[in-house]
Amino acid sequence: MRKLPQGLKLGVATAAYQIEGAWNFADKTPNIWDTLCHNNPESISDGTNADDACKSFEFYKRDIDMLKFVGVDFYRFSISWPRLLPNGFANKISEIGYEYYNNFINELLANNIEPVITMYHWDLPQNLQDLGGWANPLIADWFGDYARVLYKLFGDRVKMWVTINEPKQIGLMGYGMTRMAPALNATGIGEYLTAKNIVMAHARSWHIYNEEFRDTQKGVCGITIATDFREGVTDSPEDLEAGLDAIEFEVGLYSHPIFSSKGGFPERVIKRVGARSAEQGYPNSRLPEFTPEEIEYVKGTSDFYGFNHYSSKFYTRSAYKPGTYAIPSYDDDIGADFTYLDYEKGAVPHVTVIPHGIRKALTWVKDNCNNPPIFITENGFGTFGGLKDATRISYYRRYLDSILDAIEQDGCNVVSYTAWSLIDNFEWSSGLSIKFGLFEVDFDDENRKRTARASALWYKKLISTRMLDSNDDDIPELVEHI
Ligand code: GBH
Repeated sequence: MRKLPQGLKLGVATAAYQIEGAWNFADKTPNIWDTLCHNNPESISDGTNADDACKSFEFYKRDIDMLKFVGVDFYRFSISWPRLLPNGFANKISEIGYEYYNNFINELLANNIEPVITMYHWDLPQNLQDLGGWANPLIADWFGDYARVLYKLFGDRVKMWVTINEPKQIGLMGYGMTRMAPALNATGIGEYLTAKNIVMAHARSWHIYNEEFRDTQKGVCGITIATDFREGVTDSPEDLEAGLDAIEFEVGLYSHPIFSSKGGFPERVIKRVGARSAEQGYPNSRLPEFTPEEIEYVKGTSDFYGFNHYSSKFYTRSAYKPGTYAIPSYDDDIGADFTYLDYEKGAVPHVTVIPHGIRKALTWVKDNCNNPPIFITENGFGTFGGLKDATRISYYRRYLDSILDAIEQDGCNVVSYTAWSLIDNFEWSSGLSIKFGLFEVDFDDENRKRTARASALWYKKLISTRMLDSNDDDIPELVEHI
């Protein structure tokens, strides 16, 4: 048994598109995922979409019942940009969108659950995508205007703002590849253009909070970065280098401009992309530059480090053959191959169980990002279903154990922990096939029946006792009703 640090806040997370449904209710306009799922259903492994998802827009009070049952300190959820601003621009606020989120926030507070709002978790209004979306630098202004609306409408009650969730997934998967919306496949270009624009948009929204709202609203505002860990396969100098490069491409590309003392993109990424671009005959690096003014504008613009973590990968350069990946591309720019070594695979190939990786990732953030307060905004495990989810409980136990090592032995300043996810939901390009929920959702039932998994009961106990029990055989008995 290990005691959780006093004051460590525990919560769960979801995101609007993944749970709400009601994709075209009233004046809501399509986002980039509505478009991708409708026009290219073959992009989603089971051909599903999130038109209805968990129907949380309709059944949100039941989600609140589940949050109460588990006893969370906070709930991290996101706002659908086109539900609140149907034009994408801040000239028109949807009455229905406003009421939905307003009621939701009030209901959370009435039940003593702190709202933690993600402003952007992949709901880009399609009409802004038609203007280039995250590839258009003007998005910094559009996003800033949207953020200002949120602070104005809800900032009297919401004290924790996550601006943008996972820049890498937005930019690499969506613009540099076809894996995620908007599936542009501008490989070797789109991921870097968007990296800069996302960082600028984040900084803009932080400055607006800082200058116009902080004094009266007294909350915090920061970005969430996917911080899966990367290191060399072996201790050979070559592999070590490959690992150091890989973590800078994975995380530093987004964290360095915001959290480092120097600002701008990380040296290793500038060097590698610059050299590859020159070899490839580009007149300039495919990685855009920040001007000295932009570097100053962005530096220090996050009150905390929002940390999402699922797994780790191990890199090696010796076996890398150019041509393994598209040229140019992000992976080719890293110029190394990865393996998961012999760790236990989860149901979902991307969640290999490597508990000590989260400790290494936390200490990397401490050492490379000026020891910020760290809000763990996501951590979780996917399965193909089942209520007795012993593998998920084991994942949570072992990762939390490693987080406690990072806090107690490495001095990482971890403020909160968030389990992904409250309920099964639309898992992006995996559709409904992969389940991350503490609660099962029956997607064949028109009322979307929710049932507590063993992991929900386990997490409930963790929250009430604040003790981490390390016995993997101890699986809670299921209950019929919450
Ligand atoms: C998050 O993204 C999303 O924010 C959330 O919406 C989503 O539902 C949730 O995760 C579950 O997938 O082998 O080390 O490379 C996840 C982004 C990126 C996390 C790839 C796992 C692979 C781990 N994922 N990553 S690693």
